[in-house]
Amino acid sequence: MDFALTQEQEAIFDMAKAFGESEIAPNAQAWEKAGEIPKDLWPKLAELGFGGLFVSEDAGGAGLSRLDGTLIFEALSMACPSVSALLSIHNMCAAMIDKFGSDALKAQMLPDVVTMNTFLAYCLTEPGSGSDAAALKTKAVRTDTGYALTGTKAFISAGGYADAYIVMCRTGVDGPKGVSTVIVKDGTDGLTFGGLEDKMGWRSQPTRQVQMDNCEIPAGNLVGDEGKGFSYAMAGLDGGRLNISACSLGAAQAALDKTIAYMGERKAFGKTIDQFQALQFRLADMEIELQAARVVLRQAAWKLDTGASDATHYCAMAKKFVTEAGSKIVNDCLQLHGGYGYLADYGIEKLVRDLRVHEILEGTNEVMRLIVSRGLLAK
Ligand code: FAD
Ligand code: 2MC
Repeated sequence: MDFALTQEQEAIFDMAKAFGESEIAPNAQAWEKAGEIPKDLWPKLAELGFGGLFVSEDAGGAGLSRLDGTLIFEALSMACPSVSALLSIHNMCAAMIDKFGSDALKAQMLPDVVTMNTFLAYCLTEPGSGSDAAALKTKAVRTDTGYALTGTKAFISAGGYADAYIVMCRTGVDGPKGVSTVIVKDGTDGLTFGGLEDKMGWRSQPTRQVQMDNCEIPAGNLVGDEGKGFSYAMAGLDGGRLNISACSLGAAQAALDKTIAYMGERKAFGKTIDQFQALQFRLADMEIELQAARVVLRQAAWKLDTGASDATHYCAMAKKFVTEAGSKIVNDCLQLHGGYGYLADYGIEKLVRDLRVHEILEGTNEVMRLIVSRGLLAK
């Protein structure tokens, strides 16, 4: 057993961190105010191979492992978790096309996906079904040339911003076995979007409803086989949950680094506040929790990379543990900054707001417990 990163993995982390420091961190607050990430950021990330991290090299992707991916999202989140998380959703979708799509669909979609000329969004949730995802109602009816989709997807990250939408829809019976996965391109007749959701965090990226009214798509836009879409969606989320966890981890590390520096400068009662043992112990607690979270995350990534039969169970454990640790750490960092932590200029309050939703999306942390407990009880 080897816990060390390889030299190549360290180089990947450093490259992502350097990109985040120069291209993302200086703009993160402005993008949050504007409510949008400029689209010209994505081709720059794609030049580093980050547009198709898990897409096979044959298809023009980087062909990286899940563990490598966690390093990249951790590093980018040190600059801004909202930007990093949106990139992670694009990569979750790209990996699904690469893994489950037909050769023709891959040839059609992936060249522009890996260069990020095509930005992808993931549409599972509906107004009436979130955690109970298999209850989705968006209907895809067979036509002579493909399918006609009608239904509404809720809370879609990059809704109205993406170039193509991976949509889980019903082509058959109720429940998971009647679900298929299809691609709906922006500009398709009948595709419209709801208003911008006014959110607590992740404010630099747009979240909207995606509405389909008899939206016709060609048969070739079906991903994989009819009726297997729910499994594809869940498999996508196994990796997605690792990436979201990595986003919490990187932001928490950045907050801790900033807090240690701040405590060495800020004085109270005649000494810098890092001299108070009560606060030193809080730093120690944060460091212990952060390092434990990192190990849990990397082990889960390794399970997915090696195709372990309990990989889903480990991805769910990691998502619950790491996102909760991340939220707690950034909140404690805010506290250690005193009143200044509450001010936007210090960059900590944004992290508290951004990380909160990681406990909700890509499966709530209650759903993560459901997956873990089901696994235990099935033994
Ligand atoms: P519900 O399912 O209604 O849950 C309400 C509460 O009940 C929660 O606390 C939940 O944990 C709990 N609960 C439900 N069932 C159980 C159970 N069996 N046992 C115990 N507790 C339970 N979705 C997408 O498809 N694509 C996206 O890009 C996307 N982006 C998002 C971005 C943001 C900012 C947000 C907030 C959400 C996004 N989502 C997206 C949706 C997200 O995945 C859902 O909000 C989430 O899965 C929960 O669904 P829900 O909101 O309907 O809550
Ligand atoms: N990989 C592959 N297949 C899987 C799987 C996985 N990880 N998990 C389940 N499946 C299969 C499973 O094997 C079964 O197929 P079969 O009957 O052929 O064996 C089928 O899927 C149904 O599985 P379940 O019986 O477990 O389905 P259930 O309806 O009980 O739901 C649950 C399971 C609650 C885990 C799932 O609905 C879930 O994950 N809910 C949360 C939804 C969610 O995460 N939404 C996130 C939206 S995206 C987002 O938020 C973003 C920000 C992008």
